[in-house]
Amino acid sequence: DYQPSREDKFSFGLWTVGWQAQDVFGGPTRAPLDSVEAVHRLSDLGAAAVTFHDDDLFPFGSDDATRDKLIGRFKDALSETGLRVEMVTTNLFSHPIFKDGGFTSNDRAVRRFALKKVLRNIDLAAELGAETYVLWGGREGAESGGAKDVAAALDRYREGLNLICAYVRDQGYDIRFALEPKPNEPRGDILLPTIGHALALIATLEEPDRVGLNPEVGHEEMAGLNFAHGIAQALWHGKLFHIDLNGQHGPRFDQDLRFGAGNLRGAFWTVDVLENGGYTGYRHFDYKPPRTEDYDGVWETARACMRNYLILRDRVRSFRADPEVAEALAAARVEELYEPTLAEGETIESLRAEEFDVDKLAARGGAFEVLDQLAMEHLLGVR
Ligand code: GLT
Ligand code: MN
Ligand code: MN
Repeated sequence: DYQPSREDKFSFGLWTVGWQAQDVFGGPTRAPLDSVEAVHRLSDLGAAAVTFHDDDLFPFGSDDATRDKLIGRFKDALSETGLRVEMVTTNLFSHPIFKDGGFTSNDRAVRRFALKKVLRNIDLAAELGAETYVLWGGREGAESGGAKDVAAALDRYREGLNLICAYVRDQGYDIRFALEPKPNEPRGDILLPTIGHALALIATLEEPDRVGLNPEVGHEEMAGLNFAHGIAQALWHGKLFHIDLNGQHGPRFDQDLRFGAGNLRGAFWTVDVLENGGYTGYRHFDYKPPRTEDYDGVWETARACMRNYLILRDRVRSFRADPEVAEALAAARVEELYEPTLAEGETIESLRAEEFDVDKLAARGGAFEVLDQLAMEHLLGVR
């Protein structure tokens, strides 16, 4: 019946259901949502956790008393419902001060302010028991070639990451960082545009083990990339610390549709990788309920994100359990890829001495289409 439970580890950003649906062409279509109501509603729907930016919980520039009061009632809602905070992040993109970025703004004073904002919110994340701290650098980038020295910007990005890693270590916090790639929007070109770019930066950090990724379905698909392949590689590197699940129709503006909308076949393989590739983290939704919806529609989209995940999980399980699929996998030699190309004891010399029937190997079919059709039929629910 696809009813979510806490064990499913579903999680939502407060900014998702709370999005007031302002866009580039028009103002908000929905009233603000109280974080306390969001926590109660998401709990009733079966979610296990929530996530937030500092500015989602208390307005930018709040005085200490206001901040404490708003955090206090949020904490009360958490203890009333049993929901937890698994991830926290910083808003380094809404306020005009961040128009040229946070960690990589050309303006040194802005970079220092950004760091201070992140450090303060890391303390709150630790206090609330979050294990992951996300960094989405939506404003880290440029619209024009000459305005940003990319190498210098990467130096500053790395410097900022090294500083917050050292801070977390010194404080003894049990927190890992997760970088979220995106190719463009709001900046014309964003730094760390894809999973691959972010992985390459992480390898250059002082404490690379403390930093991984928070890939988002739509962001990789905006770049025309295969999300399931992207997260499979992130897992292979031990770097899939967190995930942003949503839906996207190919390369266009960031749609942030509910999970399962948009590229449905991509969503099937995404769930297959998450369920069978060793990911144990939260199934976190980062989407925007469309501007057309009132709050009834918003709660339907939240319900649908979880329901679609559970439906797809069921379809993936039926695919993986099907004996015909097992035969098709064998016919497609999928398991043969687990064997090293040069086995133990074999040498370059023995390889050189081997005779290959090139014509026969070239003529042999892959038998991949039978397998893919089976996947399609499981997804469509006819098997
Ligand atoms: C913003 C963005 C998301 C990021 C969030 C984390 S904020 O809504 O569109 O993709 O994950 O900063
Ligand atoms: Mn996201
Ligand atoms: Mn997005």
